[in-house]
This record gives sequence, C-alpha cells and structure tokens, in this order.
Amino acid sequence: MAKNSEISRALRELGFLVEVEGGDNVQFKARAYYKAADTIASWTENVSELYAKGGINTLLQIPSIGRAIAAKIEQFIREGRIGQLEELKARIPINTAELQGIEGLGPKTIKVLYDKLQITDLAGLERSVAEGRLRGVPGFTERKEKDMLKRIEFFRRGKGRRIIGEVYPLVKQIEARLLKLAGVKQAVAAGSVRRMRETIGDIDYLVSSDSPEVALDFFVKMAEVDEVIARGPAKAFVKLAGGIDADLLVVPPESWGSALQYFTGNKEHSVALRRIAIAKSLRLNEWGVYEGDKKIAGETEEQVYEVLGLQWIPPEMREDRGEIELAVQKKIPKLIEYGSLKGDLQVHTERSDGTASMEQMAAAAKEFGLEYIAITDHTKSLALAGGLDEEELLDQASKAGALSDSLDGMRVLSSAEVNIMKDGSLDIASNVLDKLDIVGAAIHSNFSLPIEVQTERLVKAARNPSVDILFHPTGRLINKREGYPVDIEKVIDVALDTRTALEIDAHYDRLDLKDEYARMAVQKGVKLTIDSDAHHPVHFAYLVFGIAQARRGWATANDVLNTLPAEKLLNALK
Ligand code: DGT
Ligand code: CA
Ligand code: CA
Ligand code: ZN
Repeated sequence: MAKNSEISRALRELGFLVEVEGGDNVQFKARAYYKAADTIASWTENVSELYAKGGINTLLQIPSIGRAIAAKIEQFIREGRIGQLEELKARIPINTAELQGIEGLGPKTIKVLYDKLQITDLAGLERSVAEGRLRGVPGFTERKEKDMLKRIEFFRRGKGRRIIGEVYPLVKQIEARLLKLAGVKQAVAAGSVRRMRETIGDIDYLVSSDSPEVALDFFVKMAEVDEVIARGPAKAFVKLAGGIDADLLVVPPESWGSALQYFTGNKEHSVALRRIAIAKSLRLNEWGVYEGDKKIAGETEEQVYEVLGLQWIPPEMREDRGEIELAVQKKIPKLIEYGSLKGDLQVHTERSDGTASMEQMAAAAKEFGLEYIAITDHTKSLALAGGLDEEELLDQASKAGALSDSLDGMRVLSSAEVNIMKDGSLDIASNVLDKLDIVGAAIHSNFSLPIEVQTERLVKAARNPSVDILFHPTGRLINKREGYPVDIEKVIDVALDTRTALEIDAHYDRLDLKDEYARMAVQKGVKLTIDSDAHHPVHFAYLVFGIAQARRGWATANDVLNTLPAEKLLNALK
C-alpha cells in the first residue's frame, strides 16, 4: 500500500523534472503537480486505501487532482512507479533531492549545469566548484561560484537533521498506534520532538508497560520500518523509510516520570537536574529519584521535579537557558497554550500564489477553530507570486469585507503581504494600505545586501505608519537558506518604539522569528503574531509549529496579539 508521502514525493519529483527538461508551459504543468503533491502530503486519509475502495473516481474528488494526475497516481498505487517519471529520470539522470536542496538551484540552472558540466549530484557540483569550472557556465561569475560553496556547506551542515514539520505527522501517528497496544499505559515521542525543536535528529519513543515485548514486537514490524538496527529486552532501534532513525524504550509504569524526564532532555538540562539532586544528597536516573536505597519519586515527571524543589518545566523550555533558575523560584511563565490562537494574520488565496479561494480558506479556518483570518495576498512587485496592484488589492479588500459580512462566526479581515523594496519603501501607496484592516510587510528580494542596508530596510518598514506587522522578519528557510543578514536587536528595538508586531511565521520551513529571537522580542515587550502563512486550506495545521517556537521563546498568551478576539486585536494595532 503506497503511503501518501511516497505518492506526494513522486508527483513533486515529476513536476520538478518536467521543469528541468523545459519546453512549453512547463511551469504551469509543474505547478499542477506541486499542488497535487501538497494536497496529498497533507491529506488525512490514505489515498491508496481510498483508491482501493472507490477507484479513480475517489481520487478525482480530492482538490487539485484532475484526470491526468489521477491516472498517474493510479499507476503509482498499482505499479509502484509512474511511467513518465521513469522516462524523465532516464533522460535526465540527476539526483533531484540533493540538487534541489541547494538554495538558488532552480530547474533551469540545474539543466544548464547538467548540459554543460554533466553535474548530476552534490558531489559533482562540489567538484566543479573546486575546479573553478562553474564560472565558465553562462549566468555564473566567480562571485556566484564562491556563493555556491557557502550554500553547499550550509546544506551539508543541516543534513541528517529533519525539519520537524516534515516528520511530525508520522511521529504522532506512530505514537497513537503505540498507545493502543495491549498493556501499554503511556506512549510519547520524547527527545527533541517533545521539546519541539525546529529540526529533529532522531525520534525517541518512550512507552510504559509491564509487558515490553508487545510494544517492541509491534515497533520493529511497523510498515514504515526499513531496517531493524538492534533489538533488546526493553529497547529497539530502527531506521524508518525516508531515512530517519527511531528508538523505542519500554519502562515499567513506576519509572515513567523519571524516564520521560531523562529522554526528553536536553542533555544539559538533565545534567543540571542531576547536580541539584546530588546537592540534596539524592540520586536521579532513568528509573527514579532515590534517597539512599529508597525510591522517593519516579512515577510522574511532576514528582521528579517536585522532590528536587523545582516547579515542573514545560518541555519546550528545557534547553538549560535559565529555566532551572526560574523553576527554583517558582517563576516559570504560563506559556501560550496550543490551540489558543483566535485568528491567523497571514493567509494567501489563489488571487496571488495560494491554491484556494477566499471562501475556501475562510471555511477551513473556521473548521480549524479560528474566529478570524486576514487575507494577505502578495503585492505587485512580487510578479512571480502573482502579486496584486492597488486596484486589485482594493477589490480583494472589498471582497473580504463582503465575505466577512456573509459569514457567521468567521471574520475575514482585509490585508496584504506588502513587498518591502530595496530601499525600504513599500510597493503599494499608503492611501491604499490605510483602507485595509491590517497590513503585513515582508522582504522577498535582494537578499545579499549587507547587514546595515538590510536592517535599514526593515527599520524603515517598521517606522512606516501603515505597517502593523513585519512578516517572517529574517527570511530564513531552515536547512535551505540562511536568510538575509539582519541586526535583529535593532529591529526589535524599533518594533517596540513603533508598536510594530513581529511575526512568527509558523510554516515549518520558516519558523521565523525563531525561538531565540522570539525570546528577545518577548523580553523587550514587543508583541508577536503567530501565522500559518497558509497557501492551502490544510496549512492552518502549521500553527502548532509556530506556537511551539513561541513557547520555546518563553512567550505567554499576552505576548501574542492573535490570541485576542478580532475587535481587541484591531484596537491593539498601531
Ligand atoms: P536530536 O535527536 O539530536 O534531535 O536531539 P535529542 O535531544 O532528541 O537527543 P537524543 O536523541 O540523542 O537523546 C534523547 C534524549 O536522551 C536527550 O534529549 C537526553 C537523553 N540523553 C541522551 N544522551 C544522554 C547523555 O549522555 N546524558 C544524559 N544525561 N542524557 C542523555
Ligand atoms: Ca532524538
Ligand atoms: Ca535518540
Ligand atoms: Zn505566498
């Protein structure tokens, strides 16, 4: 049975290779494949099962799947391959996964590099750069060649760690399956997953049960397991399809709390706890907290922290960044809770580069439990994303108003993701922006300007009276691109000064502001927003990763504007 992720990956690769090969309308064709790939990747039901039950017609019920793509999905489900993809791979034998991971390597460049230098993978690219051969290719210069070296290095550094959003759905599915097994009392993914780090090295499952073999048998035989690396009486290590490792440790219920604490980490946090234990003449390990031979805690994590004289610390804070001192003083902040956002202030529609209508996005947001969304299509200077000009923006705003009036329990705010130009000005006139309910501004171009210039662009945007929020303020893409250089402290100071909010873009590729910067903003009293940057109705689910970053930045509900109801939010803007 093909997994959704496998079907999605095949469609994505097909789209990409179609673009690499080039020809008429390729971008249009490729976009259709990407849209379908996105939809399937986040579809909650298994598409192969749907197909098994209802044939190709059930595939056609899925949004963004037309006849041609449905036929390809059908072939993949039945034969494990897509004919057209295999033909393309034979004609253009490149390692797309590797080359695509390098920032700035789009399909056209990859084609040129293949045609001129026969570059098919990362190693080949590195060789060509080292030999100085890239600069001979049209469109490349010596400087661009040097840039490429940096990008390759950045890619290598991130390699081996997976972006949390890519693995999280599977992590939670397996967690739920473990929890249902006979004799299993508790099951959780501990480690960096529980701390909600932006990237994950491996997954650490912890289960409590008096009969470990049931959970271990199940674990090593799961469909997702590619290879069993080791299996003992209480532990197993496996490699999952897609290349991520997962561990399972089964402990007796009376040690659940201490084992959970141990395997959640991080290591430095746990070492600090152990020092506290020693200072109190106690012993702390995976099995419990001991006073001499007597076990005094271990069944729950709360007990473990309590006997050490500490307030319980939310996993997202456990990085040894000062949280233990706060716990000693019983001053752990009440972090913003998952599910506490009332609105989403960055939502795209098909009017620019989204995949759904305003009505569909609003309906999905309501279904997700939100009370309001802001429609933030891109603006005119971002032509690639179908940016709107002044007239189109006002038209979109009046549509938002009308839709809002027609809906019960869902307010649709007019807004835009306005493009910040090279000189820090905006590409839309302020008399137009001032007709919108709320305005977000973002940098999408000129990433290689020096830090002073880049910072000044953001500062100027923040000082602009029309701008309420700076979207994804540092422009990074995790594991892909470092973002533009920026003096974040300066931006935070100006944001405070001008009452501009800073966004945590919750799209898992961005998580921007990241935890560390969110914490700097919170400490200074700058307000945050947490937005999904949804380009598809299912993307509201990304909000969880933004909330996680906010929690890792020690933010409370009070620090995040979109925990407010719509009316209060609008009053709180500058
Ligand atoms: P990752 O997998 O690189 O994203 O990060 P973690 O934090 O999940 O690290 P991992 O998988 O190596 O280990 C899981 C937890 O187990 C870790 O957070 C703390 C605990 N742990 C691992 N090694 C040690 C150690 O040498 N000493 C202590 N005290 N704890 C450890
Ligand atoms: Ca781990
Ligand atoms: Ca591990
Ligand atoms: Zn967009």
